[in-house]
Amino acid sequence: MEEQTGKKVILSGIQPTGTFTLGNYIGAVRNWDRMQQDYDCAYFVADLHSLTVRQEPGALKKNTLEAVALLLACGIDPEKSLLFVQSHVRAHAELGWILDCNALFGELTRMTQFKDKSAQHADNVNAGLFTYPVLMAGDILLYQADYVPVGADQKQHLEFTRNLAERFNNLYGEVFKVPEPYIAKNGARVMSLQDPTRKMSKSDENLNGFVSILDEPNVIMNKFKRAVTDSETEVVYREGKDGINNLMTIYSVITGKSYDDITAEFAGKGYGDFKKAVGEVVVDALAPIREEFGRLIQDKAYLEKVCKDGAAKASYVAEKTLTKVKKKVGLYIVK
Ligand code: AQP
Repeated sequence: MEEQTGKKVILSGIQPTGTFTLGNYIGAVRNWDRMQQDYDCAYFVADLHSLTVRQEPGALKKNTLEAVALLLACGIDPEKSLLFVQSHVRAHAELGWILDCNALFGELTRMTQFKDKSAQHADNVNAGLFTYPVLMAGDILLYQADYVPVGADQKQHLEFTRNLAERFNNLYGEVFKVPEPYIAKNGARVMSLQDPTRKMSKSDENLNGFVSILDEPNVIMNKFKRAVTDSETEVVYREGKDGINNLMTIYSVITGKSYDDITAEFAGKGYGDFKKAVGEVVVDALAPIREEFGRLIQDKAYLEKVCKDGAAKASYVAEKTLTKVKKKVGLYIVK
């Protein structure tokens, strides 16, 4: 990728585990659109990753095509960026296996996400959940990414990727670029509207906890109206005011206003007015996406073409790396 444009390569993925939330949008996809100007970007729908948690097959299939449509509706341009579904590029699974054989059991057992997720899904602690960071390392290394946008929850996995890439390069000779974390300027962590100590998640069972980017305006307004706050009245960003802090973060990211400006704007007004204002800016920000998604999802032929073209372009890049890897480890290649 970089070879053609000289730009640095950024890679990011999103799981098709449901409609994206306002958290996915503010914390990730909104920035992905902006990064297309300055970087060569590779964005993928991480369907193989989502299999680590039991999925209903029909829903997974539907969510995957919807995720492609959502990414397009959020401004990802398949002419500028690689946009593909992970399972359509076989190199991910293949490199995953080769890297599995170079990842250590001990280092994988230290991954906090594995510990958390295996506690959450105690009835299905599968091997994929354990080796998830290895598949993720392969996703990144296949495209020789310079940067990977990471939230706090993924820092440990990126560190693991860097270690694995260095170990592989030392053992077999330079193949992989060692990626750096990318901290987005406008990135923010959005918390659940019902429990602002937990992050907003698309698989939250409490539907009032998250705003889906396709929610109708009245649904969005109601969710903000019900958002958990505190017993005070002042709109101010302060420790201990998790609910208000979260609403201020959302309002600030969308409007570009500072926390001080927001406090001044709502001085003397109650939380009710503030929640209404947050709801309104969210409705306005999401309206064009919902409209564009509505149009795109009707056009299955176009979405399938985007997937096919994306898979072909991504496979071309990924296969180059995979072939080098295969040669390095001594797999016998016939042309
Ligand atoms: N609440 C959030 N605030 C900011 N960023 C967030 N992201 C997710 N939730 C928030 C970012 O979105 C990208 C894609 O995430 P993902 O779908 O691959 O997985 P996730 O982080 O596990 O997201 P969810 O919504 O919580 O999914 P489920 O419920 O399926 O586990 C990532 O860049 C992530 O940081």
